[in-house]
Amino acid sequence: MPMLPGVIERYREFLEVTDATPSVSLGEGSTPLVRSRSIGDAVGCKNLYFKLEGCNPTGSFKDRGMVMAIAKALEAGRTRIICASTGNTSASAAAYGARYQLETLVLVPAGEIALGKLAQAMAYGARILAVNGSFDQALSAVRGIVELMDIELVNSVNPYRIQGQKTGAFEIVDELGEAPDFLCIPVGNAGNITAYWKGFTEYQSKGRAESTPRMMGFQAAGAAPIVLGEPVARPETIATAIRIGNPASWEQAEAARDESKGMIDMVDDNEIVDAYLRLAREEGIFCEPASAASVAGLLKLPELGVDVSGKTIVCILTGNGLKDPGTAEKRALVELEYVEPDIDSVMNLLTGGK
Ligand code: AN7
Repeated sequence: MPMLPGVIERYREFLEVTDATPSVSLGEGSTPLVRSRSIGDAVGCKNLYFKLEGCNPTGSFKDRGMVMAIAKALEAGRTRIICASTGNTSASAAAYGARYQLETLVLVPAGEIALGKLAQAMAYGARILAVNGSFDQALSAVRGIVELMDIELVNSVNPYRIQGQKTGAFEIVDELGEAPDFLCIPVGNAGNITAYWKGFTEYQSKGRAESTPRMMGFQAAGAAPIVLGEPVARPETIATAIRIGNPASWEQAEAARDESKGMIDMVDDNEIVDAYLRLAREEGIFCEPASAASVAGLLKLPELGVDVSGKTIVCILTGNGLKDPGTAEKRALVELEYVEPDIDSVMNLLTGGK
């Protein structure tokens, strides 16, 4: 076992685990909550923190939920798992599948998942079906397949995924000593916003927090079914993780929004890339584009008429920037400067030949 407890051990009393549930962990959870250096001041809130979910074992928040789904699958005697994914769920399933020797089958939209995520699924040895279609179509196929085969579905429609992911909310309250005023979070299939809301409300009802945050969810403008109020047949955004047109937890996300007096809005690709580069260059935090949607949304709150002054805000940075090296390479607009490997040449370059 890792030195720090994983989320099941850390939050056992809040999860549906029994003595019959196998002990499962890759050291997920307990991720850093890092105070903002500059973006918080720029938006004018009191405190801004980033929760670095990219520090999880496979580089995204999915591990919090996957560990629970896997523990319960093992408890039920399953030997196979399956998911559809825009990339991170497949990487996480493949890792836990490898560790616990479950046959792992992942369906991904062909050509539309970030390189790092595909590399992970390959390295962990999952069987990868690249479907000629969207994530939504892949998920719908998977939901049909689990009716026909003895195989565990580990997408977030599996309630144990949501249970595991709610531990992110517990960690925030445990670390801040109270709930933040706002939680900004990207929304794709809408499992995570559902899970965080569940975590905050459970902590409040158990007396661990006095209040709950307003849930501020952000979709990508080209993939914003909840904002538009109807499914998007051909979702399009640079943030491939949230290129989802018909979220499985749509209603739960709306409930989280309404019960918390929050909002679900959208940010376009330029706003996402701006936030992505500001996080890297002003905060030293490299997250993936989908994660930056939370910060792009935060930056937009004043223009959406939300007063952030005096507020404590947490942005969930759901995945690691290394997942998607292609976007950094294309959008950071840094030219390599080629040079001969000697002092004179390097000095010449640095001093402009003077
Ligand atoms: C980095 O991996 O749906 O709203 O199949 O990878 O809970 O779906 C990923 C989603 C945000 C959206 N940030 O979370 C998948 C998948 C990152 C993500 C989301 C995803 P949900």
